[in-house]
Order: sequence, then structure tokens, then C-alpha cells
Amino acid sequence: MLDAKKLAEAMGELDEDTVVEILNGVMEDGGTEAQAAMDACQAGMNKVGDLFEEGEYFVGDLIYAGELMKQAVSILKSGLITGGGTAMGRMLMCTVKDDLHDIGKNIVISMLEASGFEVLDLGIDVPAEKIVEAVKENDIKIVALSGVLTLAIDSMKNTVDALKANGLDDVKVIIGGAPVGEGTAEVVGADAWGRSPQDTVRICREWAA
Ligand code: B12
Repeated sequence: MLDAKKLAEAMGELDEDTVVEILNGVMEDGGTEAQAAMDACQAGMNKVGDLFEEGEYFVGDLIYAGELMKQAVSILKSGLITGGGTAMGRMLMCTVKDDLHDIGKNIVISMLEASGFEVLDLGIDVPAEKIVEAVKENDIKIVALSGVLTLAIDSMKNTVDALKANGLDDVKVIIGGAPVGEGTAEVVGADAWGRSPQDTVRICREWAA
């Protein structure tokens, strides 16, 4: 049985041994609690963010936290994957300009791929023009934009504006990441927003159907 509180605390304290031990235990038990474990890891990451803001952690700790989270995702991956691997077509995803965070993006991409999408991953810090170019070149109909910094909202808006300015109004855009919430899609001009990888999969599958 997963001890979510202990896992979140271990993640927040960057206690790699305990995190890995708990996660391996979850997978040895069949992986049914993989999503709950992922949520606990994310709660731990929030703690890391708080400690960084309070001046207790430094950028080195954020980098270490990022590596630990990547390790967590790789251990839990097969348990997070939801069924439905029929071919859903190609889409594009990236982290928007000026934002270098990619852990959330990579989790979302793993889930999209597991649900049958072929995802063109443009990486991090991607300017609007590069997204427009890739959409045109690859005849993309769905774009997913990720961003964790508050300033990512501006970059998302610039991207949607650039798509429209290039006549790509029929391209569906979904946005997500920590600063994105109710009402952000409207501000940005996106078609939808999502809180989780599961939201992204559900919405993109509806669009691709
Ligand atoms: C790890 C980390 C880093 C690592 C990133 C490593 C990497 N490869 O990504 C490094 C060290 C590089 C880093 C750098 C910085 N960081 Co940082 N970082 C974090 C930290 C601790 C965790 C982020 C994370 O990975 N979370 C876990 C993932 C899984 O969550 P997520 O990204 O939100 O994604 C989930 C959902 O949002 C959703 N989702 C994500 N994308 C999408 C997309 C769609 C379409 C949908 C539907 C859903 C969706 O699904 C995901 C899975 O559930 C956060 C603190 C926090 N509480 O988040 C700070 C944080 C984001 N960082 C912060 C800051 C300030 C910085 C720096 C400026 C620090 C500095 N002084 O240099 C730099 C900025 C660099 C830049 N230009 O981007 C601030 C941002 C403040 C703000 N509001 O703008 C935070 C909040 C810390 C804090 N509390 O101060 N950081």
C-alpha cells in the first residue's frame, strides 16, 4: 500500500533512496497506484518550489529535483500508460519561448504517445515562428503548449496570435502547465486548457476523432 505522504515528503527533501524504494515498491505491487504515486511526487515538487522561494533551496536543488522527477517518471511510466493505442495521427508539443522546464511536457508526451499519437516534440524555449513553421511543414492539426513560468502565458498568446496571423485558424491549441488555469485559454486565445496529462489525452482524442 502506497504511503503517499511519505513519498511526497521524501521528494520534497530530495531523498533519492526513499523515493526510488517507494516507487519500485509501487511497480512490484502491479503498478495500480502509479498515478497516485505520480501525484505524490508532484506534491513533493511543489514543496521543492516553496523551499526555493523561501531561499532554503538553490538552483542546484531545482536541477537535482528535476533529475529525480525524471527518474520517478521512468520508473512509473508503464503504470501510468492508459490503454487505447490505436493510431490517432500526428500532433506537435513543446515548451514555449523563454521557458526551459520540460518535465511536465515530457510526461504529457509519454501519455499522448501511449494513447496512439505520434508527437513531434520541438523541445523547450520554442519561439512562435518555429512552431508556425513546423505546423505548416508537417500539416499539424493539434498543438499542445506547455509552460511553467508565469511569463509562459505571454509566449503562449504570441504563439496563438502567430498561428492565426499565418491563416492557421483551423489548428486546435491546448495549453497546460502550472500557471494555466480556468480562464487562461480565453486570455491566450487557445481552444482548451488541461490540468493533467489525462485531460490532454482526452481532449486531443476528441479533436482527432
Ligand atoms: C525542476 C524545476 C526547475 C528545473 C527544470 C528542469 C527541467 N528539465 O524541467 C530548472 C533548474 C532548470 C529550473 C529553472 C528555473 N526555475 Co524552476 N522549477 C522547478 C520546479 C521545482 C519543478 C517543476 C516541475 O518539473 N514540476 C513537475 C511537473 C511534472 O509539473 P508541471 O510542469 O506542472 O506539469 C504537469 C502539469 O502542469 C501538466 N502539464 C504540463 N504541461 C502541460 C501541457 C498541456 C497542454 C497540458 C494539458 C497539461 C500540462 O501535466 C504535468 C504532469 O502532471 C518548480 C516548482 C513547482 N512547484 O513546480 C520550479 C519553478 C517552476 N521554477 C521557478 C523559477 C523561478 C526558475 C528559474 C527562474 C530559477 C532561476 N533563478 O534561474 C529558472 C528558469 C529557467 C527558465 N527560463 O525556464 C519558479 C517559477 C515562478 C513563476 N511563477 O514564474 C518555480 C515555480 C519555483 C518557485 N516556487 O519559485 N526549474
